[in-house]
Amino acid sequence: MSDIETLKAQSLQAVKDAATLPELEEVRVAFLGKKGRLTEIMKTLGTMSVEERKSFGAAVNLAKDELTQTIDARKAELEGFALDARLKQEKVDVTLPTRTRHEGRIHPVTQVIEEAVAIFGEMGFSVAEGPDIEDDYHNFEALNFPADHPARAMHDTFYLKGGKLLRTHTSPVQVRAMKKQKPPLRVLAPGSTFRCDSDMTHTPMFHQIEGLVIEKNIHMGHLKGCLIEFVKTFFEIDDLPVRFRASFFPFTEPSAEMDIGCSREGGTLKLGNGGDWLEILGCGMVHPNVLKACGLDPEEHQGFAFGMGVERLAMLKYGMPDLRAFFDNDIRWLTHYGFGALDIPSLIGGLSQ
Ligand code: 2NM
Repeated sequence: MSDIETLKAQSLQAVKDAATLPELEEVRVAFLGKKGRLTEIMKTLGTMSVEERKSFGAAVNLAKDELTQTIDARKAELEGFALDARLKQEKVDVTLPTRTRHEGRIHPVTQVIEEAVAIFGEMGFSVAEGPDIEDDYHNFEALNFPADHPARAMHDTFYLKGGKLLRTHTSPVQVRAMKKQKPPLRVLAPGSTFRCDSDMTHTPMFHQIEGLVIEKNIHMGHLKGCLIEFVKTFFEIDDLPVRFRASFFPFTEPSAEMDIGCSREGGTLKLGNGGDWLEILGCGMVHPNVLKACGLDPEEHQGFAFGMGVERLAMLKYGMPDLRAFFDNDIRWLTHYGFGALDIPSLIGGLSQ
């Protein structure tokens, strides 16, 4: 009986003395393992009387339980010490300056989209997205493209097996927004678009930013105010001249194209008051057929919409001469024309302060 008390005292002292987790594990194995001292002592039961066996067995089990609990408590304590030590060693000095040398650059397409989001965001627009793979209904039908109208051919559509297609503009995003949300609506739809067209000035994948406003009593004056504000803020030219020319799109009536002022002296293009004009975007009042297709009553709600090419905006603002270079992934081009991770567009202090 006193054997077991001695053994228990020894085991508890060994746990106290264990200074690390591996040492503690050694103690556990030495006393409770298959060949541990408390396990072995059970094997002497056979030599005892029934009475002795009962009380001895109970005492050993009690000792085992107490030891197990003590080991668990010590383990938690040692784990706590280990974590404290690690945290002390791995501490970060948050007052150190950030690194200014970033290897990666933000692509001009991304930067221009973020700039437009900042400008239109300030005017109350929210960004919406949709699938690259669309169906005929959302890309054409709901947008008032008649079944075999040349406008469809004009879009140089990539058709997939099974009749689906790659969206030729981001207007299907607007169709989904009109169907899903209740007016008033201010939706900005930036994203990739696809047309089977490839030459000096066209890539088969390009990017568009479309805007849509649906409200009661919205008219062409709102459209003009909104877009004039956009181009002046985007190009950062306060006295940028603008003009609207009548045009045609199946999904708007009336439709217009917007030009901004520029000069082309000596073969170099310069934006601003230079007596010449440059086409910048298409726009118009949403066609009643489109409103109807999207579940809106044209007698109750009107809307304006616009669309522009992101690469074109980037080339004009940042002076890139060659569209094709946008998608070559040439590290020299990306380093030269790309933006830093911290050049986050915001209207606070000017767009590109
Ligand atoms: C443009 C020009 C004019 C346009 C129309 C719509 C919708 F879905 F509301 F009908 N979204 N975008 C639109 C209008 C796009 O791109 C040159």
